[in-house]
Amino acid sequence: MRTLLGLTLLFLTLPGCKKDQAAVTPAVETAKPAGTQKTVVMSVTDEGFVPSNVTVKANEPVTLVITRKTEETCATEILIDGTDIKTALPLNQAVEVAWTPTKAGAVKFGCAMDKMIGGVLLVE
Ligand SMILES: [Cu+2]
Repeated sequence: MRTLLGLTLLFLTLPGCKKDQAAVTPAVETAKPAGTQKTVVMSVTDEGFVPSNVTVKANEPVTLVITRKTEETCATEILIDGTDIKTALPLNQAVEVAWTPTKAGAVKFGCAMDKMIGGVLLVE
């Protein structure tokens, strides 16, 4: 009994937990706006869309918040396969693209040039 209590106290008072968590929290988490809708934060860099592979859930609305950070790309707009979505990506401006996937599978997205610069939204 005494040992159990000691262990519990040890865990409760364990230092550094919060700090560690903050250090590894990705931008996706910190940039989440109020509300229940899932948000995925993306950038367009010289490497293309970052991240380029994103997992989302069928029938759950998701908002891609995309900021193009380079002129050295032809991804000045985003298109998503199988949708009417075609949204301009002005430089250094966060643009919200709302989408609700309806069925599981891999959905390509990317630039207007046949999504040569792009990635995959994996719908589960
Ligand atoms: Cu392109």
